[in-house]
Parts: sequence; C-alpha cells; structure tokens
Amino acid sequence: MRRRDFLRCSASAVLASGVPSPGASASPNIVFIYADDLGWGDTGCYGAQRVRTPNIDRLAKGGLRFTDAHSSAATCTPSRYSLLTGEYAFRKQGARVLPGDAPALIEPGRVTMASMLKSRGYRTCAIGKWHLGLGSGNVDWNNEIRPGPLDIGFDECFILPATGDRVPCVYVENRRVANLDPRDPIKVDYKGPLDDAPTGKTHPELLKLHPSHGHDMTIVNGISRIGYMSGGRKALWNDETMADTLARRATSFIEHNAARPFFLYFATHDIHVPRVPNPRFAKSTEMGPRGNVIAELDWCVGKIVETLEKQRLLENTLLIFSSDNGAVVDDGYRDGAVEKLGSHRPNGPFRGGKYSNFEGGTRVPFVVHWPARVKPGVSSALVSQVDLLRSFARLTGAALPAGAGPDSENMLPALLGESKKGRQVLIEQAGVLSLRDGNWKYIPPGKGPKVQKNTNTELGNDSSGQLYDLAADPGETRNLAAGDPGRVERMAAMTERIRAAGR
Ligand code: NG6
Ligand code: CA
Repeated sequence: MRRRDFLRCSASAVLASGVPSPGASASPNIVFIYADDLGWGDTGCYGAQRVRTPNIDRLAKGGLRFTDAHSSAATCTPSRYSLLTGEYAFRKQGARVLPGDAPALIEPGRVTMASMLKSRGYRTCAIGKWHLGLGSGNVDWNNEIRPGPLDIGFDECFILPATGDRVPCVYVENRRVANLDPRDPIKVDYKGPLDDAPTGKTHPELLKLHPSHGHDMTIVNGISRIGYMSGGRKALWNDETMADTLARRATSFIEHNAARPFFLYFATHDIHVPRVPNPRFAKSTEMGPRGNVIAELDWCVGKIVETLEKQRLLENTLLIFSSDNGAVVDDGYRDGAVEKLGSHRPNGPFRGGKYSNFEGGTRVPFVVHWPARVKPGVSSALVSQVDLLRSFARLTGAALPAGAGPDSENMLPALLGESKKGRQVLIEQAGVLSLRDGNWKYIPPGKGPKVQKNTNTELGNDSSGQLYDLAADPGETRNLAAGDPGRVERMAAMTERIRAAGR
C-alpha cells in the first residue's frame, strides 16, 4: 500500500474513533531511539543540571514524559530481547549479556516488532548496537552472516555486532562486514589471543584509554576491548566518529523512505563504554567523557528530529526515546566518570543502577512524541518496553498470532496519554526477578554481594526478601518486609505464578 492510501484509510479510522487530531495516522512512522546505559536522571528533562540535552528536552516538552517506565531488565541483551519479542527475557535460555561471537538469540520466524510492522507495510531498519547474537555458532565474519536482523523482520541494518567494548570492532551492513578487504580476513576468539599482537594487558603503554576492570584484550584504536580479534584492519570502526556514522545512516534511511511508513530502530552506542565522544564534544560538560557522550547522544537525537522535520514527517511520527537499562558510572574504563560526577545523579532519586535489583536497574527515561496524536504532559503510568510489541500491533491493526509476545500488554492508551493507567504488575529482571504491584516492590531473597565490587553498584541482593512502598519511599530505603508478611507472601506467590505461567 502506498503512503497516500495508508493515510486515507487511517484518517477515517481515526475520525471514527474520535481521536483529537484528524491528521493522526494509524500507520505513523515509528522511530525508537534506544540509548545505552542512559540513566533516569541523565537528561535535563529528568532533572540533570550538569549536562544540557536540549534536543531530548524538546521531545519531552512536546510529548509525554514517563516517570515509571522500565526496560525489561537491568542489562542490555535481555532488555533488547524483550523489546523486540514481547517476551520476558528470563523465559529465554541464554538471554544474558552476550559475547561478540554469540549465535543469534532470536530465532528466525519468530514474531518481532520488526516482522510485525513489516507485515503492515512498514519498511524496517535497525541501526546501531545489536548485541542479540549473529549467525548460528562459529560465525565466519568474512562471509554472509546469517541469521541476523534481516531474518527476524528488518529489511536492512547497519549494526555493531555486540557492544563498543567487545570485538569484532566492525560494522555489519545487512549480511556482511562493511569495508572488509578479503585479503585481510577477520578472526574472532573469546578464549585466547589469535596471534602475538599487543593486548591491553601486555602493552598498556599503547593505550589512550585504560581499563579499570576487564577490557584488557585486543587493542583497537588505542582502546583495549573484551575478546580477541585479528585482521579486518580496513573495516575497523573509529570510536570518535561512531555517533556521526550511525546518525548519518539513520537520517539517510529516513530520507530514502519518506514516502512510505517506516520503522527505525536506532540503537545508539552512546552512552556505553568506551566513552569516546567526537572531539567537538570534548568541552560540552565538566563531567568528562561520561557527560560529553550524553551531549553527543543529544546531538544524535537532534539530527533525527531535524531530518523528520525537513521531510515534514515529524507531526505524524511516533517517536519514542528510551534506554536499555539504568546508569553505571565506572563500567570498566578509567575515563574520569567517578571523579567528575559531582552533584550529578545518573539514576535520579532511585537506588542502584545498571545490574541492580533496585529501581535504578530498570527505571529508565521514556518519552513518547507524536504531535498529531499525543498531547504534551507527564505520565506516572507503569509501563515497560516489553509492552511495545502488542501496543504497536494494536496501533497498526496487526493481529499477533497465538503465543507471540506472551508478556506484552497493550498499553496504547497509557502510551498515548489517553489513560493514566498503566500496568498493575511488572517483573523487573536483574540478579533476581523482582515484582512491582502498583507502587509496591518486592525483591526476593538473593545470593551475591550487596555492592558490585568493580562498578560500585548497590545490587539490591539480600538473604531475606525486601518490600518497599515506592509511593512513600521511591529510593527503597525502608524495607517493610518484616512488618507485612502477608503482602510479601502474596507478591512472592505472584512472581512464581508469572514465572511458571508464561504470562
Ligand atoms: C560487562 C562489562 C561491561 C559492559 C557490560 C555489558 C566487564 C568487566 N564489564 O561484563 O563493561 O560491557 O558487560 O553492558 O567486562 S550492556 O549494556 O551491554 O549490558
Ligand atoms: Ca546497556
């Protein structure tokens, strides 16, 4: 169907349902901007003062800003898995932080946000961090790489296979490593060195950015990474221009598809480690690289918005800005983040952060911007990224087959600001599965340290259960479990029911 016809059908559907703006389409473009490791408190619209984020703030001002929105987990791979499949990642074996040579986690043929929107006529594209595995084991980086994004509903992709701090440090465009010289083949190994090339461990004097923990293996661009690689020299990325490269790819996708509905999954590398902003952001903040990559991220958001505006698409684009887990300060490189943090609170008023059972693990920034349909405001509805699959299906009129998106709930009324009501219950996955029931939060007993040694994150582990009333105590400081055993028992039982039931 051409865009004209889409607009015609959708306009009548919209009028019939009495939605405010007759310009709102039932097939709006959908742009999901997925920042990495950006905390609840890291942007101006969520209270940050030591970094300016005018572009993100502008989205928040013209859209709906959520205060209780969640990634499905406190780390990347499980959150991304849930976002795309609508299934809690704890149900999926192996859905944990993956090495760069891991096989594809989402099996081809499975309904994903991309395949669902593609079935509704959308052109679909993934740009940026993937971290959901590629190939079917022992991937040969010098050949066609499959399965990958193109086998689960994306028409095109330009991705980092895993993370910025994991090899291979190359971009994959559709099914091939971009700019690969076949005379210099790539090898990747996570078990040991492939040759006697210097590593971060053997030759720290070669590094421009030193690890604080881990990250002492193959050196690429003066930065040692996780894992070993050799060859592929022409294809290696440059950290300083990564944000520019990804933003350019994203804006070009928008420009090329302006005449039809499209879905852009734009997963930035910012603000994950290694934090290496373009030199033009070197003085953006006084917080060093961690602050400056927030400025760089904001610039990327600005580029997307500017392109949508130029194409006259902003009005009818449903743009969501969010993050894959909470913030972390020292995540493995000595980049001055801890020393220069000052009064900045990356996770806002919430305890913990990336990796943690506390709210800081999964409570993330979340802004919905769609001028034609969404009125500006603030929402305290409890929503999760796992809900986007079913909500987008409802929006675009796609029928999800039985079994697809088993944990995804239709939150469209809350997402569009038509209802204040979000989810009643939600699983937050970190070391254990915590449960939200309205404003109550239950963290079951868990093993493991209270504070993660290297990152200095409060993990929220305790040998007995914890119960918090987030309405009165958003910072999870008063454990009410001992005084309310009935509620603890009910919430523990509900967690087990959800775990066992598949929904
Ligand atoms: C950890 C890495 C950390 C980061 C994280 C994944 C070490 C010591 N730490 O294992 O730097 O890469 O994995 O982050 O290697 S995530 O955002 O992709 O989940
Ligand atoms: Ca992350």
